[in-house]
Amino acid sequence: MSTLNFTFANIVLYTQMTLEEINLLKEAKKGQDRFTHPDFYNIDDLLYEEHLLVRDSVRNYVKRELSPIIEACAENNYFPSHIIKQLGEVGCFGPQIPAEYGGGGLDYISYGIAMQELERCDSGIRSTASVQGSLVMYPIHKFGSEEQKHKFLPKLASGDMLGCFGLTEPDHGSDPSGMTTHFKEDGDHIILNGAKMWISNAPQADIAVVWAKNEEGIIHGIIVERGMDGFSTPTTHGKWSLRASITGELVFDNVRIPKSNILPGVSGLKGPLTCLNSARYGISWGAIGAAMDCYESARRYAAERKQFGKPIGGFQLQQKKLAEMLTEITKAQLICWRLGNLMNVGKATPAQISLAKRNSVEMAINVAREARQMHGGMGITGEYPIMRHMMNLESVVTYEGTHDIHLLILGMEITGENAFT
Ligand code: TGC
Ligand code: FAD
Repeated sequence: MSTLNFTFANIVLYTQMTLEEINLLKEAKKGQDRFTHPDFYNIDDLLYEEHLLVRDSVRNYVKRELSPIIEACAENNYFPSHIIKQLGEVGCFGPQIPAEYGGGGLDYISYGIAMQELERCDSGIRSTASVQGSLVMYPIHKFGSEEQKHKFLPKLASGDMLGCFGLTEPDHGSDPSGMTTHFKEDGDHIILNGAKMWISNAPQADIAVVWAKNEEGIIHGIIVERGMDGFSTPTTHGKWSLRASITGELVFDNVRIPKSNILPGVSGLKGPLTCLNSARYGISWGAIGAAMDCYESARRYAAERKQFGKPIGGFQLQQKKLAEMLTEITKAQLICWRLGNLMNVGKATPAQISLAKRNSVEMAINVAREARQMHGGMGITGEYPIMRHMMNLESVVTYEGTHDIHLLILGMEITGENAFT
Protein backbone atom coordinates (compact mmCIF):
# COMPACT_ATOMS: atom_id res chain seq x y z
CA MET A 1 0.00 0.00 0.00
CA SER A 2 1.39 3.41 -0.87
CA THR A 3 1.86 6.21 1.65
CA LEU A 4 -0.59 8.24 -0.41
CA ASN A 5 -3.33 5.68 0.22
CA PHE A 6 -2.68 5.72 3.96
CA THR A 7 -2.95 9.49 3.92
CA PHE A 8 -6.32 9.43 2.24
CA ALA A 9 -7.60 6.60 4.42
CA ASN A 10 -6.79 8.71 7.47
CA ILE A 11 -8.58 11.74 6.10
CA VAL A 12 -11.81 9.84 5.67
CA LEU A 13 -11.50 7.82 8.86
CA TYR A 14 -12.07 10.72 11.22
CA THR A 15 -13.98 13.26 9.19
CA GLN A 16 -17.23 13.33 7.29
CA MET A 17 -16.77 12.34 3.68
CA THR A 18 -17.26 15.48 1.67
CA LEU A 19 -17.52 15.60 -2.08
CA GLU A 20 -14.05 17.13 -2.14
CA GLU A 21 -12.58 14.17 -0.25
CA ILE A 22 -14.38 11.76 -2.51
CA ASN A 23 -12.86 13.49 -5.53
CA LEU A 24 -9.40 13.36 -3.95
CA LEU A 25 -9.79 9.63 -3.37
CA LYS A 26 -10.94 9.12 -6.95
CA GLU A 27 -7.90 10.94 -8.24
CA ALA A 28 -5.50 9.08 -5.91
CA LYS A 29 -6.85 5.64 -6.81
CA LYS A 30 -7.55 6.28 -10.47
CA GLY A 31 -6.85 3.23 -12.65
CA GLN A 32 -6.03 0.97 -9.70
CA ASP A 33 -9.02 -1.35 -10.19
CA ARG A 34 -7.57 -4.08 -12.41
CA PHE A 35 -10.57 -6.40 -12.40
CA THR A 36 -11.20 -8.76 -15.31
CA HIS A 37 -13.81 -11.45 -14.89
CA PRO A 38 -13.16 -15.19 -14.93
CA ASP A 39 -14.94 -16.89 -17.85
CA PHE A 40 -13.64 -20.44 -17.85
CA TYR A 41 -16.47 -21.88 -19.96
CA ASN A 42 -16.64 -19.01 -22.47
CA ILE A 43 -20.02 -17.95 -21.17
CA ASP A 44 -19.48 -14.61 -22.90
CA ASP A 45 -20.16 -16.49 -26.13
CA LEU A 46 -23.70 -17.12 -24.89
CA LEU A 47 -24.35 -13.43 -24.34
CA TYR A 48 -25.78 -10.97 -26.85
CA GLU A 49 -24.10 -7.73 -27.76
CA GLU A 50 -26.49 -5.73 -25.58
CA HIS A 51 -25.48 -7.84 -22.56
CA LEU A 52 -21.80 -7.14 -23.18
CA LEU A 53 -22.54 -3.44 -23.63
CA VAL A 54 -24.37 -3.33 -20.31
CA ARG A 55 -21.51 -5.14 -18.62
CA ASP A 56 -18.85 -2.86 -20.04
CA SER A 57 -20.69 0.33 -19.26
CA VAL A 58 -21.49 -0.66 -15.65
CA ARG A 59 -17.97 -2.04 -15.14
CA ASN A 60 -16.34 1.11 -16.48
CA TYR A 61 -18.58 3.23 -14.29
CA VAL A 62 -17.69 1.14 -11.23
CA LYS A 63 -13.97 1.36 -11.94
CA ARG A 64 -14.13 5.10 -12.45
CA GLU A 65 -16.54 6.25 -9.75
CA LEU A 66 -16.97 3.53 -7.14
CA SER A 67 -13.89 1.34 -6.73
CA PRO A 68 -11.72 4.26 -5.60
CA ILE A 69 -14.11 5.24 -2.81
CA ILE A 70 -15.88 2.06 -1.72
CA GLU A 71 -13.42 0.93 0.93
CA ALA A 72 -13.48 4.35 2.60
CA CYS A 73 -17.29 4.47 2.45
CA ALA A 74 -17.56 1.06 4.12
CA GLU A 75 -14.94 1.91 6.72
CA ASN A 76 -16.81 5.11 7.57
CA ASN A 77 -20.25 3.55 7.44
CA TYR A 78 -21.06 6.16 4.81
CA PHE A 79 -23.72 5.81 2.13
CA PRO A 80 -22.43 7.74 -0.91
CA SER A 81 -25.80 9.23 -1.83
CA HIS A 82 -24.29 11.25 -4.67
CA ILE A 83 -24.20 8.01 -6.67
CA ILE A 84 -28.00 7.66 -6.78
CA LYS A 85 -28.20 9.99 -9.76
CA GLN A 86 -25.18 8.31 -11.38
CA LEU A 87 -26.72 4.85 -11.03
CA GLY A 88 -29.78 6.18 -12.82
CA GLU A 89 -27.69 7.66 -15.60
CA VAL A 90 -25.77 4.44 -16.17
CA GLY A 91 -29.06 2.52 -16.39
CA CYS A 92 -28.84 0.45 -13.19
CA PHE A 93 -32.32 1.36 -11.95
CA GLY A 94 -34.88 -0.91 -13.54
CA PRO A 95 -33.00 -2.00 -16.67
CA GLN A 96 -35.76 -4.62 -17.11
CA ILE A 97 -38.60 -2.05 -16.87
CA PRO A 98 -40.04 -0.92 -20.24
CA ALA A 99 -38.47 2.18 -21.76
CA GLU A 100 -41.82 4.00 -21.97
CA TYR A 101 -41.67 4.34 -18.17
CA GLY A 102 -38.02 5.35 -18.12
CA GLY A 103 -36.59 1.85 -17.62
CA GLY A 104 -33.96 0.26 -19.82
CA GLY A 105 -36.33 -1.98 -21.79
CA LEU A 106 -33.72 -4.72 -21.53
CA ASP A 107 -34.01 -8.40 -20.71
CA TYR A 108 -33.36 -10.25 -17.46
CA ILE A 109 -29.84 -11.27 -18.45
CA SER A 110 -28.92 -7.60 -18.82
CA TYR A 111 -30.47 -6.93 -15.43
CA GLY A 112 -28.50 -9.80 -13.88
CA ILE A 113 -25.24 -8.64 -15.41
CA ALA A 114 -25.75 -5.09 -14.15
CA MET A 115 -26.31 -6.46 -10.61
CA GLN A 116 -23.22 -8.67 -10.95
CA GLU A 117 -21.03 -5.71 -11.88
CA LEU A 118 -22.37 -3.59 -9.02
CA GLU A 119 -21.93 -6.34 -6.44
CA ARG A 120 -18.46 -7.01 -7.78
CA CYS A 121 -17.84 -3.61 -6.23
CA ASP A 122 -20.01 -3.97 -3.12
CA SER A 123 -23.19 -5.79 -2.08
CA GLY A 124 -24.50 -2.58 -0.52
CA ILE A 125 -24.32 -0.71 -3.81
CA ARG A 126 -26.13 -3.59 -5.53
CA SER A 127 -28.71 -3.47 -2.72
CA THR A 128 -29.50 0.15 -3.49
CA ALA A 129 -30.04 -0.72 -7.13
CA SER A 130 -31.93 -3.97 -6.66
CA VAL A 131 -34.33 -2.45 -4.14
CA GLN A 132 -34.99 0.43 -6.51
CA GLY A 133 -35.40 -1.75 -9.62
CA SER A 134 -37.00 -4.94 -8.32
CA LEU A 135 -38.76 -3.92 -5.15
CA VAL A 136 -39.98 -0.41 -5.94
CA MET A 137 -40.15 0.05 -9.71
CA TYR A 138 -41.20 -3.55 -10.38
CA PRO A 139 -44.31 -3.52 -8.12
CA ILE A 140 -45.35 -0.08 -9.35
CA HIS A 141 -44.97 -1.28 -12.93
CA LYS A 142 -46.64 -4.66 -12.40
CA PHE A 143 -49.38 -3.74 -9.93
CA GLY A 144 -49.66 0.05 -10.19
CA SER A 145 -52.22 2.28 -11.95
CA GLU A 146 -51.18 4.19 -15.08
CA GLU A 147 -51.18 7.35 -12.99
CA GLN A 148 -48.82 5.80 -10.42
CA LYS A 149 -46.54 4.48 -13.16
CA HIS A 150 -46.24 7.85 -14.88
CA LYS A 151 -45.85 9.73 -11.62
CA PHE A 152 -43.09 7.59 -10.09
CA LEU A 153 -41.30 5.32 -12.57
CA PRO A 154 -39.41 7.87 -14.70
CA LYS A 155 -38.07 9.66 -11.61
CA LEU A 156 -37.06 6.37 -9.99
CA ALA A 157 -35.33 5.25 -13.19
CA SER A 158 -33.34 8.47 -13.49
CA GLY A 159 -32.31 8.51 -9.83
CA ASP A 160 -34.24 11.71 -9.17
CA MET A 161 -36.16 9.69 -6.61
CA LEU A 162 -35.04 6.92 -4.26
CA GLY A 163 -37.40 4.21 -3.10
CA CYS A 164 -37.52 1.47 -0.47
CA PHE A 165 -39.58 -1.66 0.18
CA GLY A 166 -41.21 -2.34 3.52
CA LEU A 167 -42.16 -5.94 4.20
CA THR A 168 -40.15 -7.10 7.25
CA GLU A 169 -41.34 -6.13 10.73
CA PRO A 170 -39.65 -6.40 14.13
CA ASP A 171 -41.63 -9.57 14.92
CA HIS A 172 -42.16 -10.90 11.38
CA GLY A 173 -39.15 -11.56 9.17
CA SER A 174 -39.20 -14.99 7.57
CA ASP A 175 -42.94 -15.14 8.21
CA PRO A 176 -44.30 -11.93 6.67
CA SER A 177 -47.86 -13.28 6.61
CA GLY A 178 -48.02 -12.46 10.34
CA MET A 179 -47.41 -8.73 9.76
CA THR A 180 -49.29 -6.35 12.02
CA THR A 181 -48.88 -3.08 10.09
CA HIS A 182 -52.45 -2.20 9.15
CA PHE A 183 -54.70 0.45 7.68
CA LYS A 184 -58.32 1.49 7.86
CA GLU A 185 -60.43 3.48 5.45
CA ASP A 186 -61.21 7.12 6.03
CA GLY A 187 -63.24 8.51 3.10
CA ASP A 188 -60.97 8.78 0.10
CA HIS A 189 -57.94 8.21 2.36
CA ILE A 190 -56.55 5.41 4.49
CA ILE A 191 -54.93 5.67 7.91
CA LEU A 192 -51.75 3.57 8.25
CA ASN A 193 -50.21 2.38 11.54
CA GLY A 194 -47.32 0.06 12.37
CA ALA A 195 -43.60 -0.29 11.75
CA LYS A 196 -41.18 -1.98 9.37
CA MET A 197 -37.61 -2.88 10.23
CA TRP A 198 -34.37 -3.57 8.35
CA ILE A 199 -35.36 -1.50 5.34
CA SER A 200 -32.61 -0.81 2.78
CA ASN A 201 -32.52 2.81 1.51
CA ALA A 202 -35.21 3.84 4.05
CA PRO A 203 -33.54 6.86 5.72
CA GLN A 204 -33.02 8.60 2.39
CA ALA A 205 -35.97 7.25 0.43
CA ASP A 206 -38.48 9.61 -1.15
CA ILE A 207 -41.11 6.87 -1.32
CA ALA A 208 -41.70 3.50 0.32
CA VAL A 209 -43.68 0.61 -1.14
CA VAL A 210 -45.22 -0.72 2.07
CA TRP A 211 -47.16 -3.95 2.58
CA ALA A 212 -49.92 -3.72 5.16
CA LYS A 213 -53.20 -5.39 6.08
CA ASN A 214 -56.64 -3.84 5.64
CA GLU A 215 -59.45 -4.23 8.14
CA GLU A 216 -60.22 -7.70 6.74
CA GLY A 217 -56.59 -8.75 7.23
CA ILE A 218 -55.82 -8.74 3.48
CA ILE A 219 -52.35 -7.53 2.46
CA HIS A 220 -52.08 -4.56 0.07
CA GLY A 221 -49.19 -2.53 -1.32
CA ILE A 222 -49.23 1.19 -0.53
CA ILE A 223 -46.97 3.96 -1.80
CA VAL A 224 -46.04 6.09 1.20
CA GLU A 225 -44.40 9.42 0.38
CA ARG A 226 -41.82 11.28 2.44
CA GLY A 227 -43.37 14.31 4.08
CA MET A 228 -46.67 12.61 4.90
CA ASP A 229 -47.55 13.44 8.51
CA GLY A 230 -46.72 10.65 10.96
CA PHE A 231 -44.23 8.92 8.62
CA SER A 232 -40.61 8.67 9.82
CA THR A 233 -37.54 6.63 8.79
CA PRO A 234 -35.00 6.31 11.62
CA THR A 235 -31.57 4.98 10.68
CA THR A 236 -30.34 1.58 11.87
CA HIS A 237 -26.91 1.95 13.48
CA GLY A 238 -24.18 -0.49 14.44
CA LYS A 239 -24.06 -2.65 11.30
CA TRP A 240 -20.84 -4.56 10.63
CA SER A 241 -22.18 -5.52 7.21
CA LEU A 242 -23.35 -3.48 4.20
CA ARG A 243 -21.70 -0.45 5.74
CA ALA A 244 -21.78 1.50 2.48
CA SER A 245 -25.54 1.01 2.27
CA ILE A 246 -28.12 2.75 4.41
CA THR A 247 -30.69 0.79 6.40
CA GLY A 248 -33.53 1.98 8.57
CA GLU A 249 -37.01 1.58 9.93
CA LEU A 250 -40.33 2.79 8.59
CA VAL A 251 -42.63 4.08 11.31
CA PHE A 252 -46.28 4.89 10.60
CA ASP A 253 -48.18 6.82 13.22
CA ASN A 254 -51.68 7.49 11.89
CA VAL A 255 -50.32 8.35 8.43
CA ARG A 256 -53.14 9.67 6.22
CA ILE A 257 -52.62 8.49 2.65
CA PRO A 258 -54.83 9.00 -0.43
CA LYS A 259 -56.48 5.77 -1.58
CA SER A 260 -55.00 6.49 -5.00
CA ASN A 261 -51.61 5.45 -3.49
CA ILE A 262 -52.75 1.84 -3.04
CA LEU A 263 -51.41 -0.49 -5.74
CA PRO A 264 -54.63 -1.65 -7.41
CA GLY A 265 -53.27 -4.71 -9.21
CA VAL A 266 -52.65 -7.18 -6.39
CA SER A 267 -53.77 -8.29 -2.96
CA GLY A 268 -52.40 -10.95 -0.63
CA LEU A 269 -48.89 -12.14 0.22
CA LYS A 270 -48.25 -13.09 -3.38
CA GLY A 271 -47.84 -9.33 -4.08
CA PRO A 272 -44.59 -8.83 -2.16
CA LEU A 273 -43.42 -12.39 -2.87
CA THR A 274 -43.74 -11.79 -6.63
CA CYS A 275 -41.45 -8.75 -6.28
CA LEU A 276 -39.01 -10.87 -4.30
CA ASN A 277 -38.71 -13.29 -7.21
CA SER A 278 -37.21 -10.51 -9.30
CA ALA A 279 -34.91 -9.25 -6.53
CA ARG A 280 -33.73 -12.73 -5.53
CA TYR A 281 -32.93 -13.41 -9.17
CA GLY A 282 -30.78 -10.24 -9.25
CA ILE A 283 -28.97 -11.31 -6.07
CA SER A 284 -28.13 -14.69 -7.60
CA TRP A 285 -26.11 -12.83 -10.25
CA GLY A 286 -24.88 -10.20 -7.82
CA ALA A 287 -23.30 -12.63 -5.39
CA ILE A 288 -21.28 -14.10 -8.26
CA GLY A 289 -19.83 -10.63 -8.74
CA ALA A 290 -18.60 -10.55 -5.13
CA ALA A 291 -17.14 -14.05 -5.56
CA MET A 292 -15.39 -13.04 -8.80
CA ASP A 293 -13.79 -10.07 -7.11
CA CYS A 294 -12.47 -12.25 -4.25
CA TYR A 295 -11.24 -14.90 -6.67
CA GLU A 296 -9.46 -12.40 -8.91
CA SER A 297 -7.84 -10.71 -5.95
CA ALA A 298 -6.63 -14.10 -4.62
CA ARG A 299 -5.35 -15.16 -8.04
CA ARG A 300 -3.30 -11.98 -8.40
CA TYR A 301 -2.07 -12.16 -4.83
CA ALA A 302 -0.96 -15.77 -5.32
CA ALA A 303 1.16 -14.69 -8.29
CA GLU A 304 2.71 -11.72 -6.50
CA ARG A 305 3.21 -12.94 -2.94
CA LYS A 306 6.37 -15.00 -2.42
CA GLN A 307 7.11 -17.36 0.48
CA PHE A 308 9.80 -20.01 0.72
CA GLY A 309 11.40 -18.44 -2.34
CA LYS A 310 8.51 -18.71 -4.81
CA PRO A 311 5.02 -17.33 -5.46
CA ILE A 312 2.46 -18.94 -3.15
CA GLY A 313 0.47 -19.80 -6.30
CA GLY A 314 3.13 -22.45 -6.92
CA PHE A 315 2.05 -24.46 -3.85
CA GLN A 316 -0.53 -27.19 -4.33
CA LEU A 317 -2.72 -26.11 -1.42
CA GLN A 318 -3.16 -22.63 -2.88
CA GLN A 319 -3.84 -24.07 -6.33
CA LYS A 320 -6.54 -26.29 -4.84
CA LYS A 321 -8.26 -23.25 -3.39
CA LEU A 322 -8.15 -21.38 -6.70
CA ALA A 323 -9.29 -24.41 -8.70
CA GLU A 324 -12.27 -24.97 -6.41
CA MET A 325 -13.22 -21.30 -6.42
CA LEU A 326 -13.21 -21.20 -10.20
CA THR A 327 -15.23 -24.42 -10.40
CA GLU A 328 -17.94 -23.06 -8.11
CA ILE A 329 -18.04 -19.66 -9.83
CA THR A 330 -18.41 -21.37 -13.21
CA LYS A 331 -21.26 -23.58 -11.98
CA ALA A 332 -23.06 -20.55 -10.57
CA GLN A 333 -22.55 -18.58 -13.79
CA LEU A 334 -24.20 -21.36 -15.79
CA ILE A 335 -27.14 -21.62 -13.38
CA CYS A 336 -27.77 -17.88 -13.55
CA TRP A 337 -27.44 -17.70 -17.32
CA ARG A 338 -30.02 -20.47 -17.70
CA LEU A 339 -32.29 -18.94 -15.07
CA GLY A 340 -32.09 -15.59 -16.89
CA ASN A 341 -33.33 -17.23 -20.05
CA LEU A 342 -36.22 -18.81 -18.14
CA MET A 343 -37.02 -15.39 -16.63
CA ASN A 344 -37.03 -13.86 -20.10
CA VAL A 345 -39.80 -16.19 -21.26
CA GLY A 346 -41.72 -16.05 -17.96
CA LYS A 347 -40.98 -19.67 -17.10
CA ALA A 348 -38.73 -19.35 -14.04
CA THR A 349 -40.40 -20.84 -10.95
CA PRO A 350 -39.94 -19.44 -7.43
CA ALA A 351 -38.15 -22.66 -6.42
CA GLN A 352 -35.68 -22.31 -9.31
CA ILE A 353 -34.98 -18.76 -8.14
CA SER A 354 -34.50 -20.00 -4.57
CA LEU A 355 -31.98 -22.56 -5.75
CA ALA A 356 -29.97 -19.91 -7.58
CA LYS A 357 -30.06 -17.31 -4.78
CA ARG A 358 -29.12 -19.91 -2.18
CA ASN A 359 -26.36 -21.44 -4.27
CA SER A 360 -24.76 -18.18 -5.39
CA VAL A 361 -24.66 -16.62 -1.95
CA GLU A 362 -23.26 -19.69 -0.22
CA MET A 363 -20.74 -20.09 -3.01
CA ALA A 364 -19.68 -16.46 -2.66
CA ILE A 365 -19.27 -16.71 1.11
CA ASN A 366 -17.09 -19.80 0.71
CA VAL A 367 -15.01 -18.16 -2.00
CA ALA A 368 -14.55 -15.06 0.16
CA ARG A 369 -13.45 -17.17 3.11
CA GLU A 370 -10.88 -19.10 1.07
CA ALA A 371 -9.65 -15.92 -0.60
CA ARG A 372 -9.26 -14.33 2.81
CA GLN A 373 -6.97 -17.14 3.89
CA MET A 374 -4.93 -16.88 0.72
CA HIS A 375 -4.20 -13.23 1.48
CA GLY A 376 -2.79 -14.14 4.87
CA GLY A 377 -2.76 -11.21 7.29
CA MET A 378 -3.29 -8.75 4.45
CA GLY A 379 -6.68 -10.37 3.90
CA ILE A 380 -8.15 -8.71 6.97
CA THR A 381 -7.23 -5.19 5.82
CA GLY A 382 -9.08 -2.76 3.62
CA GLU A 383 -6.18 -2.91 1.20
CA TYR A 384 -8.04 -5.83 -0.40
CA PRO A 385 -11.81 -6.13 -0.82
CA ILE A 386 -12.16 -9.58 0.75
CA MET A 387 -13.16 -8.82 4.34
CA ARG A 388 -15.69 -6.23 3.17
CA HIS A 389 -17.28 -8.74 0.78
CA MET A 390 -17.30 -11.39 3.54
CA MET A 391 -19.10 -9.11 5.96
CA ASN A 392 -21.54 -7.93 3.29
CA LEU A 393 -22.42 -11.46 2.26
CA GLU A 394 -23.54 -12.21 5.82
CA SER A 395 -26.47 -9.86 5.12
CA VAL A 396 -27.05 -11.19 1.63
CA VAL A 397 -27.40 -14.74 2.97
CA THR A 398 -30.12 -13.46 5.34
CA TYR A 399 -32.15 -10.93 3.38
CA GLU A 400 -34.56 -11.69 0.56
CA GLY A 401 -35.26 -14.99 2.36
CA THR A 402 -32.66 -16.67 4.55
CA HIS A 403 -30.50 -19.55 3.38
CA ASP A 404 -32.69 -21.95 5.39
CA ILE A 405 -35.97 -20.51 4.08
CA HIS A 406 -34.78 -21.09 0.51
CA LEU A 407 -33.84 -24.63 1.45
CA LEU A 408 -37.37 -25.15 2.77
CA ILE A 409 -38.87 -23.71 -0.43
CA LEU A 410 -36.80 -26.26 -2.37
CA GLY A 411 -37.74 -29.00 0.10
CA MET A 412 -41.42 -28.27 -0.43
CA GLU A 413 -40.98 -28.29 -4.21
CA ILE A 414 -39.25 -31.67 -4.07
CA THR A 415 -41.49 -33.44 -1.56
CA GLY A 416 -44.76 -31.54 -1.73
CA GLU A 417 -44.58 -31.27 2.06
CA ASN A 418 -44.61 -27.86 3.81
CA ALA A 419 -41.91 -27.83 6.51
CA PHE A 420 -42.32 -24.11 7.40
CA THR A 421 -45.01 -24.55 9.99
P1 TGC B 1 -47.70 -19.25 1.17
O1 TGC B 1 -48.99 -19.67 1.80
O2 TGC B 1 -46.76 -20.30 0.67
O3 TGC B 1 -48.00 -18.27 -0.03
C1 TGC B 1 -48.90 -17.16 0.10
C2 TGC B 1 -49.30 -16.74 -1.30
O4 TGC B 1 -48.14 -16.29 -2.00
C3 TGC B 1 -47.90 -17.10 -3.16
N1 TGC B 1 -46.43 -17.27 -3.27
C4 TGC B 1 -45.72 -16.66 -4.21
N2 TGC B 1 -46.11 -15.88 -5.22
C5 TGC B 1 -45.12 -15.41 -6.02
N3 TGC B 1 -43.82 -15.69 -5.81
C6 TGC B 1 -43.41 -16.46 -4.80
N4 TGC B 1 -42.10 -16.69 -4.61
C7 TGC B 1 -44.38 -16.99 -3.94
N5 TGC B 1 -44.35 -17.78 -2.82
C8 TGC B 1 -45.61 -17.94 -2.43
C9 TGC B 1 -48.62 -18.41 -2.88
O5 TGC B 1 -48.95 -19.07 -4.07
C10 TGC B 1 -49.85 -17.90 -2.14
O6 TGC B 1 -50.71 -17.33 -3.12
P2 TGC B 1 -52.32 -17.40 -2.92
O7 TGC B 1 -52.86 -16.83 -4.19
O8 TGC B 1 -52.64 -18.85 -2.73
O9 TGC B 1 -52.61 -16.59 -1.71
O10 TGC B 1 -46.96 -18.29 2.19
P3 TGC B 1 -46.32 -18.58 3.61
O11 TGC B 1 -46.91 -17.60 4.56
O12 TGC B 1 -46.41 -20.04 3.94
O13 TGC B 1 -44.79 -18.15 3.39
C11 TGC B 1 -43.98 -18.76 2.47
C12 TGC B 1 -42.52 -18.27 2.61
C13 TGC B 1 -41.97 -18.63 3.96
C14 TGC B 1 -41.72 -18.99 1.54
C15 TGC B 1 -42.45 -16.76 2.40
O14 TGC B 1 -43.14 -16.07 3.32
C16 TGC B 1 -41.04 -16.23 2.31
O15 TGC B 1 -40.47 -16.22 1.24
N6 TGC B 1 -40.43 -15.74 3.45
C17 TGC B 1 -39.17 -15.03 3.40
C18 TGC B 1 -39.41 -13.56 3.59
C19 TGC B 1 -38.49 -12.71 2.76
O16 TGC B 1 -37.88 -13.16 1.81
N7 TGC B 1 -38.43 -11.43 3.08
C20 TGC B 1 -37.66 -10.52 2.32
C21 TGC B 1 -37.94 -9.11 2.72
S1 TGC B 1 -37.40 -7.93 1.53
C22 TGC B 1 -35.74 -7.92 1.66
O17 TGC B 1 -35.14 -8.67 2.36
C23 TGC B 1 -35.06 -6.94 0.83
S2 TGC B 1 -33.35 -6.86 1.04
C24 TGC B 1 -33.02 -6.02 -0.37
C25 TGC B 1 -31.65 -5.61 -0.56
O18 TGC B 1 -31.14 -4.78 0.21
O19 TGC B 1 -31.07 -6.05 -1.57
P1 FAD C 1 -36.03 -14.58 11.45
O1 FAD C 1 -37.16 -14.76 10.53
O2 FAD C 1 -36.32 -14.27 12.88
O3 FAD C 1 -35.09 -15.86 11.37
C1 FAD C 1 -34.11 -16.19 12.36
C2 FAD C 1 -33.54 -17.57 12.01
O4 FAD C 1 -34.59 -18.55 12.08
C3 FAD C 1 -33.01 -17.63 10.56
O5 FAD C 1 -31.85 -18.42 10.54
C4 FAD C 1 -34.13 -18.34 9.80
O6 FAD C 1 -33.66 -19.06 8.67
C5 FAD C 1 -34.67 -19.28 10.88
N1 FAD C 1 -36.06 -19.66 10.63
C6 FAD C 1 -37.15 -18.86 10.55
N2 FAD C 1 -38.24 -19.59 10.28
C7 FAD C 1 -37.84 -20.87 10.14
C8 FAD C 1 -38.49 -22.10 9.84
N3 FAD C 1 -39.81 -22.17 9.58
N4 FAD C 1 -37.76 -23.24 9.82
C9 FAD C 1 -36.43 -23.21 10.05
N5 FAD C 1 -35.74 -22.09 10.33
C10 FAD C 1 -36.45 -20.93 10.39
N6 FAD C 1 -36.61 -6.43 4.61
C11 FAD C 1 -37.46 -5.65 3.88
O7 FAD C 1 -38.68 -5.82 3.93
N7 FAD C 1 -36.95 -4.67 3.07
C12 FAD C 1 -35.63 -4.42 2.97
O8 FAD C 1 -35.21 -3.53 2.21
C13 FAD C 1 -34.73 -5.19 3.75
N8 FAD C 1 -33.40 -4.92 3.74
C14 FAD C 1 -32.56 -5.58 4.61
C15 FAD C 1 -31.24 -5.16 4.74
C16 FAD C 1 -30.40 -5.80 5.65
C17 FAD C 1 -29.00 -5.33 5.83
C18 FAD C 1 -30.88 -6.90 6.42
C19 FAD C 1 -29.99 -7.63 7.38
C20 FAD C 1 -32.19 -7.30 6.29
C21 FAD C 1 -33.06 -6.63 5.41
N9 FAD C 1 -34.41 -6.97 5.34
C22 FAD C 1 -35.28 -6.22 4.57
C23 FAD C 1 -34.97 -7.98 6.23
C24 FAD C 1 -34.68 -9.41 5.81
O9 FAD C 1 -35.46 -9.79 4.74
C25 FAD C 1 -34.94 -10.29 7.04
O10 FAD C 1 -33.87 -10.06 7.94
C26 FAD C 1 -35.02 -11.76 6.68
O11 FAD C 1 -36.16 -12.03 5.91
C27 FAD C 1 -35.03 -12.66 7.93
O12 FAD C 1 -35.92 -12.19 8.89
P2 FAD C 1 -35.42 -12.00 10.41
O13 FAD C 1 -34.20 -11.19 10.39
O14 FAD C 1 -36.58 -11.50 11.18
O15 FAD C 1 -35.04 -13.45 10.89
